[in-house]
Amino acid sequence: MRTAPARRIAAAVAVVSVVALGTAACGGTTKKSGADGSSAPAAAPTASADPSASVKKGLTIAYLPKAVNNPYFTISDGGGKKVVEAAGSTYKEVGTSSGTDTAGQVSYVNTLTQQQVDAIAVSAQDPGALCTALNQARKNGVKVVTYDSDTKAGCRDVFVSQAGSEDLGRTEVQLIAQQIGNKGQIAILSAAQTATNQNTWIGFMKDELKKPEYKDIQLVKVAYGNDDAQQSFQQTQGLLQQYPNLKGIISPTTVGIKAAAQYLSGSKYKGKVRLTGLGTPNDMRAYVTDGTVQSFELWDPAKLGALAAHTAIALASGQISGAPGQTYTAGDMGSFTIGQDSTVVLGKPTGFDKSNIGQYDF
Ligand code: RAM
Repeated sequence: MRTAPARRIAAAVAVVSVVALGTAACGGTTKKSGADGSSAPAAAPTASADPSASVKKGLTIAYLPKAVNNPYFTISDGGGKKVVEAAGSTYKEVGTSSGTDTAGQVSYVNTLTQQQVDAIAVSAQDPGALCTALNQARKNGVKVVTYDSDTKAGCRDVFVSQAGSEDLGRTEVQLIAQQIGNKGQIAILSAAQTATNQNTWIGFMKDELKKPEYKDIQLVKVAYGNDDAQQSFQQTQGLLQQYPNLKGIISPTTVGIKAAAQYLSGSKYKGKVRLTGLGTPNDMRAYVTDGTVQSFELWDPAKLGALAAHTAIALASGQISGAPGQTYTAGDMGSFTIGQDSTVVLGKPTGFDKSNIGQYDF
């Protein structure tokens, strides 16, 4: 890598009550009674865990991604499948085909609870909408891991985070600032308007932009492509129509950055309007090669899915309860310690540009 920023870069199930709760949640609102907007926490993590407990076999671990047809989740959940099956357990994946079907996600959680799976690994489309359903699952003995995109901390056992959120948000700004010479209008092309992960990163981007060195950069708009290729493409087109002087776009979503690159590469803005964000090397290779994109970043989604599997199995085996400070072994990925807010961080993202993109195949 040539640039510093680029380098840093879840007993018996009370079916009736589950259905009743599911109906309430599907109505579009979440009952809020907990301090964090969650319903009464089912099981706040305690220190009661046995790190030397053996790994249970024959578990059923269910993955519920934001959307099953998003290629990013095909990679991440595939990484989870390998770990689950190698551990002698059963993997399954369920989910909606739209990154904005929050009611659909709630209904899948309720079904998995009725099926008495041992653990759910879920990437939440919305921070609060799943709380009631996830806490009902936990009351019924299901361990809940969020990965990629979190719910509220009171509604899951552990969040497996892809990278430090602050670092990600700030480095995205640093990358675009460098590429536009610290001057001009920029826009953000995000995923769903409710997405916990993107909104957290965007919050740090806005904070980074307050620094004096970015005084000549104006964030003119945050657009939402909903992790849909066509919507993301059209949103990019709309941004350029609305802001003809736009100098740069940050797209912190694999679907968004690919669609934006596709639009730019076939337009008069190619190489002129800069684009960075979070993409897979395989999606972005052609656009780095043709000069549309200089640099972007990501973690290995398969490793994120794998770590979620190890975490779900450790929880279901009683090795950890999710309390901060607990340590567990994630197979050949090594040892991980649960941090603040019961969060485990995979690691630092990798920055990609023409000098190294050839080394990656995902
Ligand atoms: C999209 C999804 C996912 C995000 C990646 C970077 O595939 O929105 O949640 O982590 O992009």
